[in-house]
Amino acid sequence: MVSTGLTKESPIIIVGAGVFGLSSALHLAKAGYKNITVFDKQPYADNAYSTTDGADAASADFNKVMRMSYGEEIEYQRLAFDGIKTWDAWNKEIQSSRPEDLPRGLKPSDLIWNNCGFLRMSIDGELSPIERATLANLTREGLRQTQFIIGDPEDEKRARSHFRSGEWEKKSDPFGRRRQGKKLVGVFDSTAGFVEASKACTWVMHLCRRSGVRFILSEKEGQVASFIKNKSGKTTGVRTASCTEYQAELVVLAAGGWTPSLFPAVSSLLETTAGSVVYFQLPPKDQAPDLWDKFSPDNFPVFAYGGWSKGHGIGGFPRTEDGIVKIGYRGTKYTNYEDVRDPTTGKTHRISVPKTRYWPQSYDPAITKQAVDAIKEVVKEAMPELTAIGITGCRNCWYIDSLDNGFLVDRVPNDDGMLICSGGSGHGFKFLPILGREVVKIIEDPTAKNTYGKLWQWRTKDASAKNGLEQGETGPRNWKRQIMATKEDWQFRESSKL
Ligand SMILES: Cc1cc2nc3c(=O)[nH]c(=O)nc-3n(C[C@H](O)[C@H](O)[C@H](O)COP(=O)(O)OP(=O)(O)OC[C@H]3O[C@@H](n4cnc5c(N)ncnc54)[C@H](O)[C@@H]3O)c2cc1C
Ligand SMILES: *[C@@H]1O[C@H](CO)[C@@H](O)[C@H](O)[C@H]1NC(C)=O
Ligand SMILES: *[C@@H]1O[C@H](CO)[C@@H](O)[C@H](O)[C@H]1NC(C)=O
Ligand SMILES: CC(=O)N[C@H]1CO[C@H](CO)[C@@H](O)[C@@H]1O
Repeated sequence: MVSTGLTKESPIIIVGAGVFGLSSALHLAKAGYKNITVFDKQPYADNAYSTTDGADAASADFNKVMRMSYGEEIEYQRLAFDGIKTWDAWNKEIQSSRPEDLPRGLKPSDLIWNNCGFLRMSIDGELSPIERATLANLTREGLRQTQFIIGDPEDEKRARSHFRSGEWEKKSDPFGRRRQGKKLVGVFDSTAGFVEASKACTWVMHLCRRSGVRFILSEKEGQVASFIKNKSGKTTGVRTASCTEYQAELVVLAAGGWTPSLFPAVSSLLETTAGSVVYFQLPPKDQAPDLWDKFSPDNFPVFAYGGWSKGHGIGGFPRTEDGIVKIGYRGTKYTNYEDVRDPTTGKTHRISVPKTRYWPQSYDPAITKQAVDAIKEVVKEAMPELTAIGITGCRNCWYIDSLDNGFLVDRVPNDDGMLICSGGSGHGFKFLPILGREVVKIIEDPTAKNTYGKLWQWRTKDASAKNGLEQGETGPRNWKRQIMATKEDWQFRESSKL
């Protein structure tokens, strides 16, 4: 094993208290590291990661998809299966806690991981190659029985004995396609469901604190403005927005969509892009009991309409406990180019950066007309009961995508004082309990690349994997060239004219 010079007493700074920072902090503390400080510009101790109260990180959200199926990417499949044991244990621990022992924002009845199932529908009438690869690799691991191909006589038979009475009919066909004589093709994944994102982050911050991790959370003292380097170019600490300096033997940069703004050198590997999300607020429960019942996670699955990447790239969730149905569009992820001054070198770079409802200034968010139109088309066809409500809110949720959609967890070349821990690429949340386990291994043994160390190592653009990062500002995904949807576009004309 190569010496990293780190001891369990070494001061370690983590920038960012989203999934990547929290999971790293939790596992470093578990591994015995005693001097860990997490910085975030968000006052999460006060707002409990609430998106209606200032939180705008990708990790702050009502819900995220939890799935173990991963096409040919068996490494992620295995990691997700390892993580699920901890999600189950966390649910139990929260449920057996006394309310006063839980952090603000959590109560014993909260189920942060909900195994409601995931319906992946194909709209072109055939199972996609990714779906087939998923089934093959799950079969290889002895897990085929967790998947149910809709319409397959054997699987349908198995489903009827696996699910509660009536549940299979509702969950496998939530849009009533069979009743309407429409074709229904897809796979129901019984291992999957959703996690309650903001609540899960709140819980893990609580676990971190219990293990001795220190948090500095505020716009001034918690916001890292630049990095301190020694003459050999090694990162030796951070400087905050209030100009305080903190020394560290290792700085872990886990700033999600803000990672390239803080460290522009990474922008050849990572790009910040916007995903589009809309909300439908159901009327109060006593006025619309049928809708609350229909969209309840007991009766309604997480769904991908036409798969996540094909077709419309539209997916949605059962309602939240407050009656919000969230639907997302990832057919196109948008870039937002700005001049960014590297806070450490002073050089200016043209890179894509987040623009949220709260950042850099607060504004009334708008998403593209392309996204709204695609979502409305699916809602009209599949969930007409929502058309009378209309879209009630929207959000741009900022991804940080890598060249190949894999994560990036590695030391910066020629600077072993800085480790980048980012590149969630739209699928990192589910690994909250387990990601840090691998981060610790990568930190402790930087050269002996194990499975995940190799998968997530610093990489360069080559001819194959580019993931749209080569398009740059002149590309078709540039946000500034899109038509933005107005609040009028949020309505469904047909129904409002009734
Ligand atoms: C629309 C959308 C849908 C997604 N859906 C899913 C899904 O269904 N399933 C799934 O598993 N994953 C999903 N993901 C991916 C998942 O949300 C991310 O992989 C994960 O949340 C990223 O965590 P992070 O810690 O890297 O970044 P973030 O959550 O963005 O956290 C970064 C943190 O850094 C802080 N920060 C930024 N700048 C500074 C600074 N200068 N100083 C201090 N702190 C700073 C921010 O305040 C923030 O708290 C989705 C992502 C998006 C955008
Ligand atoms: C952690 O490290 C910092 C920076 O070296 C140091 O000032 C502080 O005293 C250390 N804290 C503990 C508890 O060891
Ligand atoms: C910078 O820090 C590294 C590691 O602590 C050390 O090896 C190197 O000598 C330092 N360089 C200078 C110029 O202080
Ligand atoms: C059928 C099968 O084995 N599919 C894939 C499983 O995952 C590996 C990667 O680890 C692929 O190479 C296989 O093609």
